[in-house]
Amino acid sequence: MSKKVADVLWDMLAKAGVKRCYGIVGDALNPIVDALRRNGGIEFIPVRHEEYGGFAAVAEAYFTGNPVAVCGTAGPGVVHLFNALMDARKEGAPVIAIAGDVESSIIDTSALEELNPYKFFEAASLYTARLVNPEQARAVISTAIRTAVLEKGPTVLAIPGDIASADSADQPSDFTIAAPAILRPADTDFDKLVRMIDEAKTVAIFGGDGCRDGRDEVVELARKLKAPVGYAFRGKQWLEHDNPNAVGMTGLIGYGGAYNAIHEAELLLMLGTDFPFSEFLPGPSVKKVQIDKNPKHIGRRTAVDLGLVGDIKSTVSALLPAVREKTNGDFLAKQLAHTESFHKLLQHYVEKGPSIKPIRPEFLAATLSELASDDAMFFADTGTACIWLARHIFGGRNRRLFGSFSWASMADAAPYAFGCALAYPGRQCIALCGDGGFTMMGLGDLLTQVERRTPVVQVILNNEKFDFVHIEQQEAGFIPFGVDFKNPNFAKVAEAMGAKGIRIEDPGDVREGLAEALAYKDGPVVVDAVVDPFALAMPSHSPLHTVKGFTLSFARQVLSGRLDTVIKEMTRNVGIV
Ligand SMILES: Cc1ncc(C[n+]2csc(CCOP(=O)(O)OP(=O)(O)O)c2C)c(N)n1
Ligand SMILES: [Mg+2]
Repeated sequence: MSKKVADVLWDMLAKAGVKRCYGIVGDALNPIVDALRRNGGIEFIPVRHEEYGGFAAVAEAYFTGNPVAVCGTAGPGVVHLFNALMDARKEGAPVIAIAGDVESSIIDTSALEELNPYKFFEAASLYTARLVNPEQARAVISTAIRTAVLEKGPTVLAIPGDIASADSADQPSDFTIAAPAILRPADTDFDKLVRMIDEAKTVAIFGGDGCRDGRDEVVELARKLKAPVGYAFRGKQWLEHDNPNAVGMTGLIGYGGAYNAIHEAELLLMLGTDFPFSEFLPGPSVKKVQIDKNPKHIGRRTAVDLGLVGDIKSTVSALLPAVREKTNGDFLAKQLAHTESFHKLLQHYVEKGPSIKPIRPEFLAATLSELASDDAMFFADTGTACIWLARHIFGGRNRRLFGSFSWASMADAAPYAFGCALAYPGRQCIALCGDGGFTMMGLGDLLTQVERRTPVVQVILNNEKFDFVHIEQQEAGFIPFGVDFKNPNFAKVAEAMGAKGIRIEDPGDVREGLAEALAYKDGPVVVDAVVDPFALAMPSHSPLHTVKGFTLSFARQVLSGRLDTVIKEMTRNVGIV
């Protein structure tokens, strides 16, 4: 029997390393999913919402580096994939979307559920193909796979059902993907860089996700240069642990001495980072060098004195023997001391936590970090969960931390954790969820976790608020508006859905409740943690407009009769502000 186009598709995807396809079946996808069933080499993960499957795929693809497939059918199902594909684009995850398309005979007739994939996916996809003829199959499938893996991002194959069911012109053959090429700056630029480093009295490093493969080299360079190392959120998990020069993060959710370190150094090395908050980066008083394998990142957040294209591992490896060791450690000592004092400040609500009700989220997160295993994987929803992850969950050589750091979509943590629980069986996968995020998308697919008995631990920050926006509005001087809502008892809801539910209202129950959740291996757990909705999360460095904004907002709230709210906000945060 001759192979169908859909058979060739799954055969090539399986050979490229795809282990799972997340999605929802229907019309155009039926022959495609039938071929997946026949293939047997790829597991189909049926979900309740395509976007949930998409986020699960992003986390799996980001951490494993292998391509992961997602599918949605025709217009509406395909639209549901979009947000996750944007996330894949921004976070750098090789996700291949199979978009069910209308029959090839009715393309461009405004048919039911018809969607132009080229236009629709333009912002997200690195490569979009519409398979309208079986002869295209090998070429476009191969391009979609290689682009996703080598350029690290999403690609889309739109396939009408009739083409998927057609006989294939190609027979499946072996399929291999080259490892990423090694990229080093040109010698003239490299020599300039060495001179700049040798001439600078003090150097600071600020790193991002690009340090993932070159972490040990960056830590060694920092040691040699006596340079403090700050990091963007995406650099935290690589540069924080086992690094005596680590000075934390900067930015709105940051902590530690990174802001001072990068502003007070003579020379700043920005390594593999596209940190988007320009106002937290130094101006012309600090010389800046940026090294990134993506030339588009160079100079776009701040003007740099030298921009080099290269991957961090090979560029920093070459730098190590070329630069002179610095002997004066005063600058580093000063930045480490500043970081230490901020750490002490951060501990305030962790140490006082056992006696404060409602539960302080700082205490909850720090306890979670303490109890989780050394190779736990933590995921944070966009919202205040990110702040507590940044400040109170500590990474380690084998721990992993992930969030929608560059796309910043809500409702990401639970599906990320689900995807990694499937890809890394036996590891603790912990989602720190906002109550807004969890009710946006986490609830429906809790049923998927229940059906598969996937041991995901979801800790819900039950603050009955879009708290991050509540803080944001005050920071901008607005009266908080549209941010409050009411919740059910999530532990009871979880139990009714077949998951384990644990409700924690009292600070005295935090440790025991979290320990019980982490020990449960028989399926998903929902920890409903009733936390303080007035826990303010100020950055370690507050720009003047932030201070002005809060002052203005508090004044406006008092004038509009909300004095009680202002008093709560002030009294519950005086220790830290
Ligand atoms: C899909 C999506 N919608 C809206 C936003 C804007 N937004 C960012 S954080 C946030 C609030 C999150 O609330 P919640 O999940 O309850 O977490 P909390 O901040 O309260 O901990 C909102 C609405 C977003 N980033 N993504
Ligand atoms: Mg909330």
